[in-house]
Amino acid sequence: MKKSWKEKATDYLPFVEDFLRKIVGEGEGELSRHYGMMRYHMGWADEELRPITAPAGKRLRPLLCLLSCEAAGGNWKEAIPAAAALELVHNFSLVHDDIQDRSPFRRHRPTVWKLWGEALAINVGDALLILACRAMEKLPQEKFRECCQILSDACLMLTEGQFLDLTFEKKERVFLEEYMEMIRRKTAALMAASAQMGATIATDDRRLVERFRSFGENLGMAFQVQDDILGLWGDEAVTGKPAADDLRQRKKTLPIIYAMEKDPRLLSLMTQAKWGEREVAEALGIINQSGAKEFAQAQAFSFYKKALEELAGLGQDSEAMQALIDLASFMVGREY
Ligand code: GRG
Repeated sequence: MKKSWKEKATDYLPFVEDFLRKIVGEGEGELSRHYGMMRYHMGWADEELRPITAPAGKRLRPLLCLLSCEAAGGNWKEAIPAAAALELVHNFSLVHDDIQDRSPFRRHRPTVWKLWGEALAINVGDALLILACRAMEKLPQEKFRECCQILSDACLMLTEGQFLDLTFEKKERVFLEEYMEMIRRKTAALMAASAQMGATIATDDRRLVERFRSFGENLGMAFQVQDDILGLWGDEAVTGKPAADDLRQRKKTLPIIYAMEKDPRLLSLMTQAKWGEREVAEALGIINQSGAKEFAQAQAFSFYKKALEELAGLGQDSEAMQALIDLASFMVGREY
């Protein structure tokens, strides 16, 4: 019986978690508060910085990395430092993103900046990024340079994606192509790097590595589009965010951009100064009528299909490959 992706996760993640805890550390004296805030964000400490187990995120990027490594014929244990570095970069970006977006909650808990202020939160984020570099130093010597390049390219792309996203807030109109370029950088780049690094550690076959990179990128696109669907139609009890949260914040996500192109009434509503429950309900009505949900679902499915096509013919019957394919379908089909 082949192990499912969840069983593989049960094998892999304790190693990643252990590595992460060692890299982050505890700090001494006054500095234990600095490290405590990092541990809080990682899900290992409560608001008083006492040890607990809190929602820590899905650890998708480490899973993509380790499964890609094994599916490409490598020893997944060699990729643990890369998996940890990816999770640290991801968490760094969330800490900074929460400050930039003024988000009060993350993973059902108050954000770091909300609890301890912006200045300390920026510093916590910076430390997580540097700790990612420390994690990378533990990679096999012969793969270190190449993996560092992959990770730094992805980090730069994240800043580009964030730049585009922040500028979209000021723009009245955003076009679908612009939006796709934004999510390719902001979300898909790190997922592409996750699969690419895993495969790079496994093999020197560049064509094979490129297929894993492209798999991760297309999966990241599908994942973000699905996230946009949940941002409008997700269940509050499961997402932890108010219903139609993205619309309340007037974020320009894929279904909203699509509906704005279809129905000019939404464009004028979105730019209206007064914005209360009535406007939210009216806008949601327009979006529902426009077919935006069906459009977004079709887009997510099309990226997901492209992702799977990249893996076609690469020893699909191996346990790791099957688990990777299952993980991809979980990421796009998730309902939270
Ligand atoms: C990396 C140098 C550098 C800068 C980063 C702040 C910033 C620049 C970019 C923001 C990137 C960002 C927050 C993208 C959102 C990606 C996304 C879909 C997050 C949610 O991912 P999940 O669902 O989160 O995997 P969990 O909570 O499960 O870990």
